[in-house]
Amino acid sequence: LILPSKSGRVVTIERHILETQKYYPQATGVLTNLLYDIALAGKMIASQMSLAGLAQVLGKTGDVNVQGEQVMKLDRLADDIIYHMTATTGRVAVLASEEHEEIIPVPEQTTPGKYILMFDPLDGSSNIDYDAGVGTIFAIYNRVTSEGPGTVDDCLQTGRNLVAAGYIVYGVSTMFVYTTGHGVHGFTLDPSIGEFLLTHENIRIPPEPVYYSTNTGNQEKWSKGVREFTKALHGGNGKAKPLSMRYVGALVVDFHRTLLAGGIFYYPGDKGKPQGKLRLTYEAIPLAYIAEQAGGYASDGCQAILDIRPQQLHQRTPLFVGSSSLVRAAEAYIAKYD
Ligand code: AHM
Ligand code: MG
Repeated sequence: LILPSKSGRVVTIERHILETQKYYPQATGVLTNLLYDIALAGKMIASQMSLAGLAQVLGKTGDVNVQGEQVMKLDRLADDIIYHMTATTGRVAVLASEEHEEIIPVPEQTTPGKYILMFDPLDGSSNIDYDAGVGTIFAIYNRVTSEGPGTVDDCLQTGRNLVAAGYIVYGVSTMFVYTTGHGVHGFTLDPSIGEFLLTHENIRIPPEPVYYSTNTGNQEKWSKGVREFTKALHGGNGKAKPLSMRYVGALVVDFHRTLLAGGIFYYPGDKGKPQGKLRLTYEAIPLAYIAEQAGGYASDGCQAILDIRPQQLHQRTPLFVGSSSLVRAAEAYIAKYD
């Protein structure tokens, strides 16, 4: 018998989300259901993913997405699954996905709900064909408009307004990690019973950093501040023990490791791409919220990611996220040299 949670109690994600409602006396259950819809979508994506090599869903669709990248077949599938699991429920007013240039309205026959759902359906998709880690990232806000279909303004909120955020990693096992502002909790999918079970209660980023995670192939293009910071992580200033480097190339997986082990992930801007590569709304903001909820911090190098008000749906941002001490150190190097 597996008793996954520390308390020895078997807690399914459904029960956990329901129990979290106690923090919201005015709760109507709509958020609970929306989170559960996303968890169910995650199970469907995980199941498709496990058959990917057999079902011939590996590879590219031949289309290029709004970011100018090749759309992989599984990206499309994950995007469709999340849409179909959430858009017609009456719980969301509008959706926005990293794979779509514009916001995604709910179908005409569906009454718009009170939440805004933004997601990256399959982050790290260049890993798909190599059976390396990928994941889904999501962010949920209250709508700011009062009626009718949700608008782009509903989607351009600062991370301080988040109601919930989370991700699903499809790795050695499938994990669902989420926060509604009362700590970060992680669940592992038990495929034999088809349930996400609580395995990581109240995750806190360990204070002692272990890994740093960045694409060092770009370092020639980095600013002096970022290069000096990296040198310090290598122990180059002679003061600190060097950290080990790990880089999967899927933000959500690199973030998951950073959250559990302690350390820093960064994708800075560079000479060719001053805003870096990652998207503020679909990637940086939800992960920043999770990091802060776990006692960590996220910055664009100068300010907290959660304080940035997005101007555009697909806006990019430099990102430094993980243990607070390291992210603050990155900010200090950037302030000193850049
Ligand atoms: P994606 O959302 O299209 O998969 O792209 C974003 C990914 C991140 O997951 C990852 O951190 C980054 O791109 C890796 O970029 P690079 O290959 O330049 O290191
Ligand atoms: Mg992504």
